[in-house]
Amino acid sequence: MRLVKALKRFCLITMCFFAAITGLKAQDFMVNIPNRSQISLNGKWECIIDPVDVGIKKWKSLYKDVPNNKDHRTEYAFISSNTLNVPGDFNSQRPELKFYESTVWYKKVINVKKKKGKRLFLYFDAVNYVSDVFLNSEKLGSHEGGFTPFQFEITNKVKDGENAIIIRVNNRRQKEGVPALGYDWVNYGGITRDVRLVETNETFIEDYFVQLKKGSGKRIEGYIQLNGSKLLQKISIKIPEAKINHTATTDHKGNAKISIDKKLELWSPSNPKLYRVIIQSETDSIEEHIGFRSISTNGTEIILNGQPIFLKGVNFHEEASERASRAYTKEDAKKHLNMAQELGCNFIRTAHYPQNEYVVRLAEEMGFMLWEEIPVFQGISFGNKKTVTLANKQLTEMLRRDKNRCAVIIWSVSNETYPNHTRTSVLKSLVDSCRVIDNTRLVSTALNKYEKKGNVFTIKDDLIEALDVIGMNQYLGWYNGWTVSPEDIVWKSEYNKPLIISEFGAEALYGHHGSNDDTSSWSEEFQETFYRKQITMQKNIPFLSGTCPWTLIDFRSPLRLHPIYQDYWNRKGLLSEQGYRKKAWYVMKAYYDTIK
Ligand code: GCB
Repeated sequence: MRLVKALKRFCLITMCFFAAITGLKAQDFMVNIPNRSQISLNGKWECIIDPVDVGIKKWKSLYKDVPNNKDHRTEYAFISSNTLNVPGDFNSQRPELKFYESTVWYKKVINVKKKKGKRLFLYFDAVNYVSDVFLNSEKLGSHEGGFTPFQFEITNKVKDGENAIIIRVNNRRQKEGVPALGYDWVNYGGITRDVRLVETNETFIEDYFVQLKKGSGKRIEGYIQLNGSKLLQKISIKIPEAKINHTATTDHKGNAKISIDKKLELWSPSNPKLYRVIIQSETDSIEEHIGFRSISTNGTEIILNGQPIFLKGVNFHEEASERASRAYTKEDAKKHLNMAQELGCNFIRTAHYPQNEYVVRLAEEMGFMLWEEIPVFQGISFGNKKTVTLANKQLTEMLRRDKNRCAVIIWSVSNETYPNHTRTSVLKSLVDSCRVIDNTRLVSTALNKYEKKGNVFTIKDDLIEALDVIGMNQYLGWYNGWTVSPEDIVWKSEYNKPLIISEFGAEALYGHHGSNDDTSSWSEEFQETFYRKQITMQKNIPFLSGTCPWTLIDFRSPLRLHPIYQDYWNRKGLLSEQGYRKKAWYVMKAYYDTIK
């Protein structure tokens, strides 16, 4: 008995220590979603639009229903006729909220029947940007960051019968936030992804990592982590199709390392093979589809399963452009991915933040390799401790969610940051954190600075030493025109590493036509010519291993104010917001078709 108590204390101390060093609260440990018993909390939520945060002082009474008398004098209350859809950004649901960046309160009443020996978690796939979560009159906690999941355990807080879940969501930009103040997309606020109530047994499988060891085509390495009071258990990993039935025992921290040697059919864009994997402990069981592949570099080449591969990429935002809102359904994901497939892509950069799990899982099934990035975007306060902790936290949350997705081949720690000592040391520390959690993938970042001398453009940045792959955004031919003819440009790199052009693009309004020369900007012909010139230039880069047009489809942005051609749309899409192909689409498609 004393031993059990001592063990429990030890575990608690270890958990607190872990929490202290990573900046995560204990409740941030995640229940893995696949095949868990869960109730969707999607649907209509009552709401209060609160531009000046009156509710901050009132939340303690918010869970109560207002008197059933329309003459009551409670000014601040939820009423059932005022609702917003969840998931969904609030900006696109009401015209008056189009560019709203402040607070909205949400409420949903759930009916709970408590079960002995079961634990309950309130799980949010993402809420943008800060959320304060309450259960009845109690605050459960807060979360900052708009694109990663978080949860609260409510096992001992929930009561039998009706319970009110209340959330204050605020999407105001913050100088010390991640992202910070300025970015070229709509700051869609609200409960933007699915919400669920997840049930687990008292001790459950909290985490697992089941991927091929770095550099190996046949050794699975990883771990299984339990959470609860029965941490010493027998566990197993079964992959029936590959005749794997591996058993192990967890240690007193609930952790079991795994190592399995087996020749497997490898995942690749041309054969996106996924295996049914069953992870079992004495008290829990999880089923997943997992793929196995190896990814590495050799000099300036990217190597997938032992063979060099060129990344035929494209960028897109998590936006359903045709209805001008955040994208959040499986159908939305399918739409984007079908478009990318039609373009001939095998690679997607999910700009500029982790997109919803539908995108990632479907991309994996369809055979796309992925670059996933945290929103460390221009203008980040690298000198600020809170910002750095937040960036680290978002990175941890992204890796925790997607580290078993073999489609993800590159983690990116930032986009277009200005090189200086503080920035470089912070980004290097993010790269290190990445490798500690997952050393099987490549790490990159999207840079946008290079040295120009005449026609020679040299890539040079102290950060690159720490990276596996160089990402370079360049807008030659658009923002400052072609200062040197594309065919004369010589790109040089001081590093023997692969380069991906992570962004390039020019704007065109679908249906607007002009001549083929550079004076008729905004026309489809201008963009078409621009793409031809970019491809000519890119073909001359001997260390180029991939490219990613910016972007697949026009997207909304409050920064894009050209009254005729933009009207709050970034028009660099190869497709219009309704999905119509611009002329440049065919140029890119033809180029990709030539690369086998
Ligand atoms: C960039 C940014 C991207 C913008 C794009 C543009 O470099 O990374 O977020 O949307 O340029 O259109 O200028």
